[in-house]
Amino acid sequence: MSKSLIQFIIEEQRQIPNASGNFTGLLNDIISACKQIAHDVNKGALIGVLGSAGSENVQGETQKKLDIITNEIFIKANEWGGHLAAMASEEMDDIYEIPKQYPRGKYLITFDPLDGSSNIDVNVSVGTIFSILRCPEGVTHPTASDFMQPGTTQVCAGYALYGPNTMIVLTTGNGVNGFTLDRDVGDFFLTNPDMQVPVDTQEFAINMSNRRFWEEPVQRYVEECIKGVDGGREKNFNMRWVGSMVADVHRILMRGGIFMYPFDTKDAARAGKLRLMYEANPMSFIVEQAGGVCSTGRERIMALLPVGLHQRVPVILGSKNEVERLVSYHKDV
Ligand code: P6P
Repeated sequence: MSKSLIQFIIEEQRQIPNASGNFTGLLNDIISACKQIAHDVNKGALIGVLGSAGSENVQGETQKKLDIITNEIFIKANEWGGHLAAMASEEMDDIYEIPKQYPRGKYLITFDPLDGSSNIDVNVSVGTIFSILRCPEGVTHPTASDFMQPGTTQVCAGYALYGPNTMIVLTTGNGVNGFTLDRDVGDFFLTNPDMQVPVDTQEFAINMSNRRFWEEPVQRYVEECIKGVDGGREKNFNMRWVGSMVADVHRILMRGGIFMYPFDTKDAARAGKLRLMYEANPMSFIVEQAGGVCSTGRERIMALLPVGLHQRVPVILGSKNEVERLVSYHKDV
């Protein structure tokens, strides 16, 4: 049997002089949360967790019962360990400070407890996304402003994918590794070491129904993909769009592709749909560590200085040569 996720993390920890074991402890708590979420997602209707909660989140999106349940699971699994100073979630307006009865640690975490949850009622893959930052030195009562760190400062980023099998894909800045849950044993095991995004692809991912709202460079790029060899490209393309970022990004890590949720004029108040702090930044850290490229179309996503916990950004990420082609089209205008 291959290396367990915990064994992998502890062996990584041994490479870091004077490591306190705090980070390993935090990851262990996150893994525990993902196992509990996997259980509830997998049981679904059998335990009555599907359907709408009849409430809205800070994004104005209708919450599914599992949005709330998984948020609670993540909070409860991570608040007591003494590794975190605060948390921020897609499902909570403001940050969640660690309750007084628990010790505080030196990390901050942002997370989307159930990304793609609109798919959960129709049994399509969904996921959990998380990003770990350092709490600024000397800050014992963090506020939202302490989370406003560019993606380049992330200590770790990962996602759990609740699909045909449950996986955790993780980076701490030394490449990307994938682990698959063995339900019989109850642990994740290394199945995808050193994941790499192929630099070329013939597969693009975008929600085509937004076509009339895109900027010209995206219109041009997607039109060329659709036309393939009949429109000046050297190859023909296929299209995929799951509607769960975790599933689309995982496919790109496994076989290449370009994922686009670009700037659109659908809602002038929004720079795009996806959130910087708990979708774009963690996925960018993972994809860049696997040799991919991640851009808003005009700048590197991880270079952005955040201005809000729930800030939205345009996202173009995946196979280097295709993302760079689309970025070059933005320079042409
Ligand atoms: P649309 C899920 O709600 C999500 O945040 C991402 O996981 C996914 O890529 C995107 O939105 C899907 O958006 O507009 O196609 O439903």
